[in-house]
Amino acid sequence: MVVATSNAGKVREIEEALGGLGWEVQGLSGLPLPEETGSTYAENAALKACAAAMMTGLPALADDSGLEVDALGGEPGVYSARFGNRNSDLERNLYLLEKLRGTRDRRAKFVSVIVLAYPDGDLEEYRGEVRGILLEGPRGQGGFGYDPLFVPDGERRSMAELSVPEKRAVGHRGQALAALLAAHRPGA
Ligand code: ITT
Repeated sequence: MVVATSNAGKVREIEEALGGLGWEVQGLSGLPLPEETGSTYAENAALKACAAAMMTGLPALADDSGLEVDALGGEPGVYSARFGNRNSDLERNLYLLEKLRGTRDRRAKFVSVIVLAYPDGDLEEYRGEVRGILLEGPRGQGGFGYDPLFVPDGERRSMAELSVPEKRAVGHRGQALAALLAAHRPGA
């Protein structure tokens, strides 16, 4: 199976979840991904997965995900990777902190939609989400994206302070991948 992402953090998490189960997971290694022109996570995940399945002739998995902040009416959502037109995770985190300065409502959620596309055109879709609270400054070195600012409900550590298996157990992508695995369990 090909993983259609240019995000090394996602590759790490997807390999960790699927690698031990007899699935051979490969990155896209340089093949171009289409522009994300959809207005939903599902549309963008399908665009990426279908393009990769067509280019490689292999089943292809893509994740489209984002952070939805209550006090910002759900922004940045589908546009999380381009928030404020900032070009790095660090700059986007600083931009988010600036937008939330003085805001007492720190609630937010992460959403992940995973699409598995087959070369014959078949599509499967899985979704996961996790609610939590945004910190006033970054904490932790792990994960990627907005992880240093996000503490999942029921946890005291930020998502960047969790190991990859711990993040999978509580996180949005882990839940979408668990649904995919459940659907592919022998006898399912
Ligand atoms: P690909 O499209 O190549 O997969 P991307 O990083 O552009 O990589 P998205 O378009 O799905 O991925 O953008 C999602 C953005 O949302 C991502 O860049 C992060 O900023 C944020 N995000 C998604 N999942 C996250 C996670 O698990 N932890 C922290 N931030 C996350």
